[in-house]
Amino acid sequence: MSASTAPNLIAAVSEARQWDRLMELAKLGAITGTDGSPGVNRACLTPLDREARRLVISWAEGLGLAVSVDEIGNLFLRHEGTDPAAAPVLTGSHMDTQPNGGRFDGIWGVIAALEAVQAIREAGVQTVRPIEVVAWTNEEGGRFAPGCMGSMAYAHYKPATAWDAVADHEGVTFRQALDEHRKAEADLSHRPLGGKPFAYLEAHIEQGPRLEAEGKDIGVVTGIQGSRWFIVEVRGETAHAGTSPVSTRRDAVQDMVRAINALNALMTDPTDVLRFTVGQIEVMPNTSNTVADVARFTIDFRHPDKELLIANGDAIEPTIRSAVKSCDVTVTERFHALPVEFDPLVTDAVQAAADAQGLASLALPSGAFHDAQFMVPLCPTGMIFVPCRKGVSHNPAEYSTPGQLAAGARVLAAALVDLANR
Ligand code: HGY
Ligand code: MN
Ligand code: MN
Repeated sequence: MSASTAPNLIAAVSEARQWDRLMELAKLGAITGTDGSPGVNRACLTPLDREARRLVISWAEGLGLAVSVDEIGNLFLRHEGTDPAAAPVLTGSHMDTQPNGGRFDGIWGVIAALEAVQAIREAGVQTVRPIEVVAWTNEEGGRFAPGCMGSMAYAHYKPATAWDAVADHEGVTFRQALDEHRKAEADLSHRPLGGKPFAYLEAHIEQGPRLEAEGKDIGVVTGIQGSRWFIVEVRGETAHAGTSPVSTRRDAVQDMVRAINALNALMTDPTDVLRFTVGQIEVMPNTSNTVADVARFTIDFRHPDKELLIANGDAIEPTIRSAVKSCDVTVTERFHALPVEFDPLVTDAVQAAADAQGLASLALPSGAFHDAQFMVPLCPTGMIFVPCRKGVSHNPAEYSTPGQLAAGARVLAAALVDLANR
């Protein structure tokens, strides 16, 4: 039986149950946006993160799913198949949010996966392969840069200890936060890092405007553009703002501005495909009447074309060095994710499920990076998008309707059963 034609499966996906769980989770780290929108600030490896995980674990245990965690804190909720030895189908996303985040980015993919598995069990639909719901550690990279640490470690793209020394704004290192987190979750069964899934399918809000603008219900995601993150430190010398001659200053802020202006020129793209963002700036000593001796800024550079991503990304450091006048500079790359294409085995399953349910779909690439990016070398991988209002995300105004999210969960359920019976 092709799952997409299993009406009882589709009917078993509950719009209300999924929405209620999302609203329950949105209370954990609730914030209010400047426009009054309800958002969420729930950083990874915090007590709030653990409270949200315990809530999801309670729902999963209520379903009879087996709960486990690995050494970097990735959380797995396993639905057994008729062949427990078969490679599982993995599905999920992340539970951490941006500091000024929304109620759906990441967390919907985890709750949609839980909803899909609950519908599969309630509809009595058999799957040969086990299905594992996963919540990846630190996808956002907001507290500890870069993002996707959990999926990178799972895929052995980087060792799980690669980011031990990375510190947050309070000076807490990733290793300290992870050790505290693992102690708090010591009651959960442990599993070795990594695995060999049969396929990986992630549901996520689009975080862009296309599905809404084109009146589509489902995005059949074709791939993810490349992303490169850098941290730049400009070091000069503090001086008195009233007495030190400008001609002899080693002003870190002025050199940072020169560097960013030169990078803007390098990254100019009249076709508006290239994405270049300086999102975080720190200045020391950060007083109005002292010339700054340290300026730190982040670079988030993205492009769908591998050659251009490499060429322009490699030009960042020389461009900065030729732009600064009197300060020393260090440029460190923190994240390097090449563009990926998703596998037709998964994208076709998503397309078939959307078609069978009479949903309007659109094939499109992802501008945002996702944990799926690091699963591509491991197994056939794909994603499902649902529309979000005006494409707004990383903002409390982020919104998808209960109906849009339920349609996504129904396509996910059907595609998961399709894949788990391959
Ligand atoms: O930054 C990103 O693309 C993702 O939303 N964390
Ligand atoms: Mn996300
Ligand atoms: Mn995000």
